[in-house]
Amino acid sequence: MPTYAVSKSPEVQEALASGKPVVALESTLIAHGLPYPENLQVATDLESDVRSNGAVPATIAVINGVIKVGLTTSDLEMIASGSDVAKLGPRDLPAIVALGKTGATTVASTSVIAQSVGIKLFATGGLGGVHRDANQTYDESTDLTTLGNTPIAVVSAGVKSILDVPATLERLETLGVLVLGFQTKKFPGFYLTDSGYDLEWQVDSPLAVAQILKQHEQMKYQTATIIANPISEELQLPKALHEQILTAGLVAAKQAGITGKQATPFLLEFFHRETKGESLRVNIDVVRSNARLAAQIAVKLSELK
Ligand code: PSU
Ligand code: MN
Repeated sequence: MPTYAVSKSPEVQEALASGKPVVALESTLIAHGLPYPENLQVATDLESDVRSNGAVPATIAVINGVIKVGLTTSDLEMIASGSDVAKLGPRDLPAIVALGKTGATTVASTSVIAQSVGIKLFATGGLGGVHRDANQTYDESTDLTTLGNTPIAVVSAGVKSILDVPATLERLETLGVLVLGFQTKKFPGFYLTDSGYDLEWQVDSPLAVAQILKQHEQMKYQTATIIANPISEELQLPKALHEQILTAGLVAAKQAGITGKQATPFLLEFFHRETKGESLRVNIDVVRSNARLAAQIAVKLSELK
């Protein structure tokens, strides 16, 4: 049970009380990962993707100091268009609530809030992880440590390709986070189908994932499970273009002195601008596909109970 006040929308409240499948959605990718007004459309589309696959969507954010699970249209509008929307990790929640301000939740804080109200599935785009220069900057996303102590299943297209992917996979192993490739043994690369790194587990159906999640729950593990769902090869960003923009983006970030929590939004925006919207299209395909799969898994999991 949550140890802090969370306001659930009536629909989410009813779904959770009656054991219906629910999928959590985060708001940082809307507020800080995608440009306005496309982001508002994506936020709405993600919710309909979850619904059309049989589950109830629960988008999470903090609105004027209230932690909300299930947003109204005007909440979504505020998150998508607001310039004063903070990017909130779990450590920021006491401050934003006590100060009565508005912010978007990352993978880490969305996981914490969703888990506290009993939501089992969460869909995002790409997880945060170890940054490429982490041996000097210590920049490692709190997504990782949070996934190491929060029992929730997260569907993502791997971790963002701007990161140090092999280091992130090592950290996930250390933290005890199970990573399942969905219909693949290759760890996805967010904008790319394949990051070039292998996985140990391939799972081929939503039912098989649900069976693993049920087992995980029975073992009372307090860790997350990642379902790594790659974008199809036809839809990925062309590899050479990806390589070229990534190299340029990392240089640009360094020159602009971008560090810490600005790093990920800066690089995503750099990609969207320099690929003339192509990476935006891929990012949207990725999150929508993850929302659909998360809903399908949530349906199977609720049938198993
Ligand atoms: N997935 C996307 N776009 C995003 C994110 C995920 O497609 O913007 C966000 C998530 O909220 C994730 C955050 O938690 O990026 C990671 O930020 P950082 O690297 O600063 O921890
Ligand atoms: Mn960071």
